[in-house]
Parts: sequence; C-alpha cells; structure tokens
Amino acid sequence: MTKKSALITGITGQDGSYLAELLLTKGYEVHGLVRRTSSINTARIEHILDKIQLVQGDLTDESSLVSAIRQTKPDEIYNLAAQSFVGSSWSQPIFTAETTAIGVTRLLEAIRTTGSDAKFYQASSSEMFGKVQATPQNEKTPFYPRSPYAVAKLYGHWITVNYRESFGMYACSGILFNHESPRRGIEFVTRKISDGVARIYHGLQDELRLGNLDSKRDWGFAGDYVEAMWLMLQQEKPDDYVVGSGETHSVREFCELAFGAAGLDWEKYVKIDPRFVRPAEVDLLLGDASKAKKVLGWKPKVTFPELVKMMVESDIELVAGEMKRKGKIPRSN
Ligand code: NDP
Ligand code: GDR
Repeated sequence: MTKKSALITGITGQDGSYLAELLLTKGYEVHGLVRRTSSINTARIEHILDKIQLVQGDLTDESSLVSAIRQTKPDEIYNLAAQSFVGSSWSQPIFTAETTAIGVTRLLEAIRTTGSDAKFYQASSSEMFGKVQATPQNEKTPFYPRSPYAVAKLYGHWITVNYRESFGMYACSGILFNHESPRRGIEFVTRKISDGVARIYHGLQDELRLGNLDSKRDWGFAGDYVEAMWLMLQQEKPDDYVVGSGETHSVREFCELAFGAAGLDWEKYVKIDPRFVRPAEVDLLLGDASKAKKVLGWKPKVTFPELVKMMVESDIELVAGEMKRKGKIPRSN
C-alpha cells in the first residue's frame, strides 16, 4: 500500500511539530511548508528533520502554494500557518489579515485550481467567540470576534465552510480552544509564565510583568489537540468541531499553580504592567467538545495541573542548560 501524504503549513510552529510527529507514527509521508526567514527557525522539528520533507512557500504567495501542492501531491492538507499572536494583531492588522484570513483562500484556491482532491483542515480558533454570547461555547454558539486576529480567523472559518458548500470540498474547520506545551511560543501567557518562573527559580530575574490576570481560558495540551485535527480528516463527511477541555481557569490561577510547582509564591513576583493589557479583551472561554467526543471519539488526556507542571519543569531544565552553557551555576534542587 502506498503511504498517505500530508502537507502541513506552519510545521515550524507548536502545533505543526506535534502534528508532524503524530503523522509520522501513523506512517504518513510528511511535508512541511516553510517560509524564507533570515535565521534558522526549525528548533521545534530539529529531532524529525531527517524524516520529513520541507517545501518552500508562504501563505501570502499564491504561486508558491500551487507549486507546493503539485510537488507534494498531498492526501491531506493541514493549514496551521498564521500570524497567531492576538497581541500583535493590533499592531499588524493588515499582515494578520493577509496571512490568517486571505491566506486560507489562497490555499483553498490552490487546491481547487490544481485539481487536488486533498482533504483540508483549517485551524480555527475559540477567539472567534470573543465577547461570548453563551457559555459553554459549542459549534452553534454565535461568534463575536474581539481582535484583528479573531476577525481574520472568522473569515478563514467561513471561507472553509463556503468552499465545502460551494465546491463539495472535503474541508473541516477545527475550532480549537487554547492549547499549550513546552513548545509554546514565549509571547503567549502560559509559556511567558513558565519561563518567568524558571528564571526566578534560578535567580536570573526577580519579577514577572503581566497584563490582565482575570481573563479565563480553556487550556489543554497541544499533543492531545493535534489528534483531534487528524481525526476530523478521517471521517466520512467533512464537518466543523469544537475542541476544548471543558474547564476554564484564570491567568491568576495559572500563575498560582506555576509558581507553586517551583515552590514559589506568585504574589511576591507578579507585577501588573499596562503594556500587556489589550485594547479589547476576551474575558472567558469554555469549550463544550461533546460533538468531538461523540463523533470523533476524542477526549483530552493531560489535565490542567499536569500541563502547568510539565511546562514549568521543562523550562527549569531549559534555563539550567542555558546557564551551564554560559558558565553559570543553576540552582540544583
Ligand atoms: P505558532 O505561532 O506556533 O505557529 C505558526 C506557524 O505559522 C509557524 O510555523 C509560522 O512560521 C507559520 N507562518 C506564519 N506566517 C506564515 C506565512 N505567511 N506563510 C507560511 N507560514 C507562516 O502557532 P500554533 O502552532 O500555536 O497554532 C497553529 C495554528 O492554530 C495557528 O493558525 C493558530 O492561529 C491556530 N490556533 C492555535 C491555538 C493554540 O492555542 N495554539 C488555538 C486555536 C487556533 P515561522 O516559524 O516562519 O514563523
Ligand atoms: P490568546 O493567548 O490570546 O488566548 O490566544 P495568550 O496566551 O496570548 O493570552 C491569553 C490571556 O492572557 C492574558 N494575559 C497575557 N497574555 C500575554 N500574551 N502576555 C501577558 O503578559 C498577559 N497577561 C495577561 C491575555 O490578555 C489573554 O486574555 C491564543 C493563541 O494561540 C491564538 O492563536 C489562539 O487562536 C487562541 O489562543 C485560542
């Protein structure tokens, strides 16, 4: 039997790296779309670089997407690429729209015009619920985006639905709630906290500056969430699914657990800095993933406290390694 082939956009990101690992274990030939950057950014996929194939391309460049599809002939395409940081979407609204919104149309058009019959996954987001209209949020909850990022994701969601309905494409939109890991980008609050805890633990810094501690998120583990992406493309019919843990916690609670995991009292170190408060906030997100559970048989494995501990322990080790390389002595217990 010939191997299934997958093309992942955003393979250098958090989710791309976990999804690539998952598809390799399932025997796929894995291709990843990477854009040109001035410095190497393959740290998250370094350990599997010899098992995957990278192809040059950018969501803002239609012709590169057409070439990538012709070259890789994928059975499945996972569109994970995006300007994914909500905070930056206010300072770069046009680039966010170009990549996170129109980029989806470019990729769908590339599939259509090449005549590819690849199944398509779009990385939609719980941010689309924004100023929430009902709690918990499921596939039927109305959207109310609160940032240029969320507005762009909403476009990406609807264009995916529209191409499914217009052209009969096998296109799914996964509405995923926040998912984190030791590979999370440092600008996102969970990783900013676990990294801050590690630096405070090793004596490298004495405070952590954050914005709104009251906002509540439904946080899960990225490794669990990429399984849901794959499951969506294995169904008979394409559909949209909410994927979340069904629990919500505040940024304050995350701090409490994270500092606690290192034996520290968060209140001594966390300082509020207005620079990190957003022009419009999403106050509360809580996912109702009962459809994903019922149809896909998906449920998360890693709990919230396990996730926080995993991230803090990983960063404590990472910072210790950094210190040793610089000839400094890290804290040993
Ligand atoms: P990351 O920010 O870690 O990764 C984003 C990826 O997109 C990187 O590989 C980046 O490449 C790539 N990228 C950015 N712009 C372009 C472009 N113009 N052309 C090609 N590639 C580009 O995000 P995550 O892994 O956390 O998230 C994956 C997807 O899921 C994103 O679309 C995100 O918006 C969405 N999402 C994420 C959630 C989460 O909690 N993690 C929840 C819901 C949705 P480079 O390395 O070169 O920057
Ligand atoms: P989010 O993630 O916006 O939910 O988007 P982020 O971790 O950036 O923010 C979560 C909440 O924490 C509050 N917060 C801070 N956030 C950051 N980044 N830095 C701070 O210092 C800080 N202090 C408080 C924020 O205001 C917010 O309420 C993530 C991304 O992965 C998106 O791509 C994805 O679509 C959604 O999750 C679901």
